[in-house]
Amino acid sequence: MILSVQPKLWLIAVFLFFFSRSYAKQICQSQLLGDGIVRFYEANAIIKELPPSMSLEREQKVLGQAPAEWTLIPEFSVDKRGSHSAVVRIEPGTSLYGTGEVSGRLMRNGYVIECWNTDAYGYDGSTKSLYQSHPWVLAVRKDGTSFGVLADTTWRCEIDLTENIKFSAQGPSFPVIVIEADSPQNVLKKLASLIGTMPLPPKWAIGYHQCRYSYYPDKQVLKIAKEFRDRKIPCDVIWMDVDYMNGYQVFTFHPTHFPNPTGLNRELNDMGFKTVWMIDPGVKVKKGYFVYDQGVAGSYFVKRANGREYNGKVWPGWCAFPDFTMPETQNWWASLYKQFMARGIDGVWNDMDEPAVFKTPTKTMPGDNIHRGGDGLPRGPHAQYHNVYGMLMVRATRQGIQQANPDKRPFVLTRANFIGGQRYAATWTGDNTSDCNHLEDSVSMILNLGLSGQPFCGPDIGGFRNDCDGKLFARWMGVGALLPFARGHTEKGNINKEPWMFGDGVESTCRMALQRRYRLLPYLYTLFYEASVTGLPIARPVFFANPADPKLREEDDAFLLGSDLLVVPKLRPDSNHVPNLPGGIWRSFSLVDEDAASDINLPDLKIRGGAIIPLGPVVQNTQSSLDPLTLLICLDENGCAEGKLYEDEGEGYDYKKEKFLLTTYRAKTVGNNVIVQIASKLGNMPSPERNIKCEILAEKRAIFNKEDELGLIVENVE
Ligand code: NBV
Repeated sequence: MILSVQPKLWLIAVFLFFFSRSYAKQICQSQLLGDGIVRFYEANAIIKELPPSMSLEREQKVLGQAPAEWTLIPEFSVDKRGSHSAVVRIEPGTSLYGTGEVSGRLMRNGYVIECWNTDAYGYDGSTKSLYQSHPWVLAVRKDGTSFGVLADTTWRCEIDLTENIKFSAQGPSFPVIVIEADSPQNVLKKLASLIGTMPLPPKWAIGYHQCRYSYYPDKQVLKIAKEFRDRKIPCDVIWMDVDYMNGYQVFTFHPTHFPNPTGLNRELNDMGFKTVWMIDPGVKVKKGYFVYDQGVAGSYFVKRANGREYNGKVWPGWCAFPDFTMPETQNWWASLYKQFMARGIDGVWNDMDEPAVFKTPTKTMPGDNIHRGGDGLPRGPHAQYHNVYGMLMVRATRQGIQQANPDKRPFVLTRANFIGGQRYAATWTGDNTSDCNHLEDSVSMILNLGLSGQPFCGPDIGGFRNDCDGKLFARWMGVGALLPFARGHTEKGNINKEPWMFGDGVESTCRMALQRRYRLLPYLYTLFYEASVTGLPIARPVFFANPADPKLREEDDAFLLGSDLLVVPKLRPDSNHVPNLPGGIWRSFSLVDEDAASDINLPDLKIRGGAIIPLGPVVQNTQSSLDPLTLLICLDENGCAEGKLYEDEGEGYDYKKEKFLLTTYRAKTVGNNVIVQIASKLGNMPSPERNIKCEILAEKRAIFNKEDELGLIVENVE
């Protein structure tokens, strides 16, 4: 009896399996958007009635339907409560990454994440929602081929990676974009073709930034700046947190603490510093306060469901919140920056833009508040626009800075954002805690943000919450100085966390850590340029060196900067985990006579065999010239190497009119000589007059100046 039933059940199961798969294929609608890029919709979705995509840079041209051989097809469903889901099945051995700003490990298999921008003060590895939403998963198959899945919805969305890739979202049915490629790098490039890239930032933004909540009064700010210069610790930017405002009212200055912001900025500029000042979204409800009055007069604020202005409590007390879905509000908010920037401000920090609201269990405004939209964006409830509130705010901020200073590249830092938001702002990982776990998370969080389209990111170096000791601080500076966005910051009430506050030993480690960053600037700036063109991350997981190597998949105790520099930080010197590193030639080197092998704080640096990394001298800020230029050359097994250097004015837009230089250097061994040449040169910025040094890492390290004849022929390197 049993024997006769079982085969039938099997048959039915097999039939159902294939039927459901082919049914799934038939039931969804598909649009081919590019080579290896397909957008899927539920069968009965009325495509033209869906809201426009907020993640894509522009609406895409539809080239047809999914190709017949396409296998990655989402299975759509709706549950009893009306929540829509889409599942993309994965094969065993597939590793998952991305999912945006998430704490915990680099590899995301087994995690459940909720995309819902949240003021996540005190977060840890188990917190499901942080400040940003990236409903995006990057998958790497066993053989190193890769695909990515984007749930193109702004609504609250769960990403369940416990078995497969499952997105479940509130709101209407949502499109799912699937990207296929031969490598994770190529998936990310295709993602960038949809969501855009980070615009090239001003060069100063790549230097070290010093912040605290808050430096005041102005004299204290100047004192901090002077300490950096006196102690010869490189630094480019000083930050003004919320206390510079008058009663926390945005676009105002405290009358006694910051009576003359223009003068302060001028003095800081004279010392070679740029400044970044905070602006929050909450506008104090106060008749006679110009920002509130203008907002009321223009009807720019978010409304409650009953049509009246919504007010919620933040730093200034009761506040109204700009409705950034409205084009009128965008333009108004942008216009406020004209006078603000005219005080010599260089960059803007948008905080609390989830938006965070105090004294409510949801930590934000009610989901049924009304956003009025416009210019293609439909009117909708806050629940629909919550996750893009921060992104829309930084879009307006960027527009405002750009209009105020049309010849400069804007710099905006934001706490909340959405996938695609790298088009407007850099980011940091919010209110982390001063402990070993958060130090470790700094690396994995930055890697996953990079794998989600945001290359310009970093943690609060030293940790925001709580005090720390010098040991932790030094280690954090060691690694933080090598992440794309490098800023020290700490919370009000904590001990001071400037590099010199923990004694001479820590100060000298911090100096070396930052000197290393500044020596690497030519390489870093080249990576920023590359990221702005291709969308590739700046900090990359080690598996990028060989996506088919299973040992590298989970490794997040080491990372790559670009493809040529391997960073092995001392995240937990007490642990005996030896990171899995990519195979092939990788040679250690020092930049400032440090001995990283025995130093417990400074990461080991290794250059890839076959690479040339351009280095600068130790400088105090990014405004210094690149003289001498050092080419650090690591020969491969054939005695060859190659590398690139991107240079431009570091500011402004002339680089878009060819005023840049992208030089490819090549080295090859001929007999006992290494010949270094320029393989190609793009752009027409005049070549700077400067000295060139070549350091060759083969079995032994050799340093040659251009003039040297000792086995090195440097031909036309400028
Ligand atoms: O503006 C004050 C802080 C800021 O320093 C921090 O970086 C943000 O994440 N801000 C949050 C508001 C209050 C934090 C307790």
